[in-house]
Amino acid sequence: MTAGPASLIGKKYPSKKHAEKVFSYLNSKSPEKAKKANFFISGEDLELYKYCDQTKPFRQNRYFFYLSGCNIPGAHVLYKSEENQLILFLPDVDKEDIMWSGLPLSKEDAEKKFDADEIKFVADIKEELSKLKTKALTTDLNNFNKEFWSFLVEKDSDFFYALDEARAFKDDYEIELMKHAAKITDNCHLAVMSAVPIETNEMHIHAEFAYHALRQGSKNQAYDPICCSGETCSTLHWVKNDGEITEDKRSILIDAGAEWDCYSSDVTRCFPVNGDWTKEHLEIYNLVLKMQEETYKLMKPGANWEDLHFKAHRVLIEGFLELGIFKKEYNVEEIFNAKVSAMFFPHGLGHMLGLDTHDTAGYANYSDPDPFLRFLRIRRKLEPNMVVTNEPGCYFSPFLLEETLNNPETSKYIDRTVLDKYWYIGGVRIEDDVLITKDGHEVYTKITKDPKEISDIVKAGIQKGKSAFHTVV
Ligand SMILES: [Mn+2]
Repeated sequence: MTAGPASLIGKKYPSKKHAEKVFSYLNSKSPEKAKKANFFISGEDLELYKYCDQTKPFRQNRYFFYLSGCNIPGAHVLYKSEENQLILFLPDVDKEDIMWSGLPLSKEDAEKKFDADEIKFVADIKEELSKLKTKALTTDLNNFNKEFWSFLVEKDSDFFYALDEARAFKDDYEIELMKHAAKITDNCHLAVMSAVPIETNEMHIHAEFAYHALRQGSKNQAYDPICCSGETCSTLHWVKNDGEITEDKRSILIDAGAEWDCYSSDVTRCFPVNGDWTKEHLEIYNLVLKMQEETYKLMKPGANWEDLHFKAHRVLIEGFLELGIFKKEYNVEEIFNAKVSAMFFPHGLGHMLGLDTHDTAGYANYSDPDPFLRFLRIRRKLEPNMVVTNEPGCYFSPFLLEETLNNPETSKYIDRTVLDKYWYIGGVRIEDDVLITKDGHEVYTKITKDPKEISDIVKAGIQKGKSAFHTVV
């Protein structure tokens, strides 16, 4: 159960191929820099909390992992492009450390596990670096590579470009890891939907998700789970997760994803707290579902992500006109051009997904003056082997909507009496993970989003009652 995808048994994480890929992007961007180029990246090491002998939670440096596949603290990697040689440096063996932490991976086992031409130790780094004809490109000079600063050049924008572009296009191995993370996440969301009797506080939803992720071998969450109920569903990154879930709240939103071998999944589902959708909650749910369905129709190589995002806004506007939230005397284009929908759907349609939840090479522009585009995290065309999220949403946040409602230029489109019926929902978001394929896309997160099926799952859980679950708090 916790071994990882069966399809990867006997295979190595392709770090050497990744190094070659980064080199080829660098070469295409700057042949001059690529000549005799060397890459050196230091992984994260364990660090102590201030005034304390306890270590901070360890999260591996993603650029390092991409070139090494190594999740061991205190390791470094060197790629010499002229020789096409990848060397992984593991931490020196420290006897005292063995007493506390057990035996480290042996050199032989490391050779079997990692896709490096040579396994060496930290004690060998200085000698290796001093032999180089040119200084090695590195992401950043930091505490973990202090001793080697004289051999390194940090923050080269072409090197970052090469790393980021390489990471944007996933190979088969990475896709398998991401699908495995997604499978775990699907199971966790199903568990959360099924356990309403023991979920009387948002923290219980968080606990249920994390418990099932751990049980499936996923030690880390890709990001802090966002567990909302009622009005907190309107806070996009609500992570306090401390609200009581009372019957009058009606709506639940959970945005959470497990991680597998440093690769992320990112899924959002919503459900009614007692299994019965209220009229308004279901209306908004179906509208967000339609935003997702309509954008899927456009999701293929060559499509401009901004166009998909605008399509989602148009579907939202059409839906609001039908519901009467927007006044029928105006048409879709007028409302779209006045950007009235911006604060009902304030975030972007999705983002790149990979080693980071908001992965590299989306090229967001957070200072874009256009409120439709400011938080759009992908500003480029789709290409095969990118992995993205499709996550439309619709929110009723008094804070976000204050300006829209106070400005006569935008408030004239809105029927306040109709709008006022929707505040209690907070918001709805539906989010799935999608691989862009040669001629279209593949949605590989599978937990149901059909409102009837969701309602049945929640009700079946309620039927079982509290005693069916081990944890009763
Ligand atoms: Mn997301």
